[in-house]
Amino acid sequence: MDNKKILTIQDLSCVGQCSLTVALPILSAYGYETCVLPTAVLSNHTMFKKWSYLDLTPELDNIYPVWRENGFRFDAFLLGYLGKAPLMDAAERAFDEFSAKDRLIVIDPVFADNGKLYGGFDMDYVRAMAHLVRRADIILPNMTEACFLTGTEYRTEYNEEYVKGLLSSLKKLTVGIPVVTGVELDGKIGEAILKEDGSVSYVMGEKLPVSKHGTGDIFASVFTAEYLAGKTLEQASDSASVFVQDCLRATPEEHFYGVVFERILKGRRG
Ligand code: PXL
Repeated sequence: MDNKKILTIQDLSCVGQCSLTVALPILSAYGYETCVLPTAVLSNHTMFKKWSYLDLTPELDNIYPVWRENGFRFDAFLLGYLGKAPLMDAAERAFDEFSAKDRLIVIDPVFADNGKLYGGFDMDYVRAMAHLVRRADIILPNMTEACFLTGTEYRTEYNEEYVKGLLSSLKKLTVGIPVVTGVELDGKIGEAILKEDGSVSYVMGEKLPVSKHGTGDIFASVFTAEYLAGKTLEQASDSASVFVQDCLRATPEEHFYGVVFERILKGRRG
């Protein structure tokens, strides 16, 4: 395994199996040196009834100058839940100042699902994210986020033409490749990838009758790890989907706030 250094920028939810508590173990288990930039510290993720929130944006003014002096550079950036719109600028500053040569930028926009914004987000945040994604090499919105980012009407029933339209609209926002997750067609679920020639590549798998929190963050981490290891977009999507499915199958129904990804990661060691 090569010694690529990844910076993952997202919140630290102390409890809840999402964002940094997912990305750090997964990327590390793949053998990457994983550095973190916590955007906020939350008592737990926002799907619980209550949460506390400490915005760490001001702390970046202390961290960045020191990183600059220490000469840190990262081969890849994985962005997830940022939390506040000013963090978009901060993320861009990180790309500008701390990129190694040929670095990869993966942005999972993380602000909505099932047709609705997550608690604490508004359209200003969506607009700021729509601006930030222009810098990405790969963006990983789910269907809801893709609709919000592009101003497309959200539907629960749709066809391939609708998905292609969504991908083409996303492409107008970014120099990178749009990979939309959670696409449901013909009773299956998976990813739609916009190819350079304008065609759409689908990676579809079994739709399990459950959906749980944190699976998008797991998907993004496995996807990034696999892609950085040289896999194609399709292979990386497939591995990440299978990983998420395994997590869902292993998670007891009463474990409502996340998935037991640790057991799947452990099973894949060595
Ligand atoms: O899993 C996405 C996510 C990450 N971080 C926080 C969240 C959520 C989704 O709700 O609340 C704090």
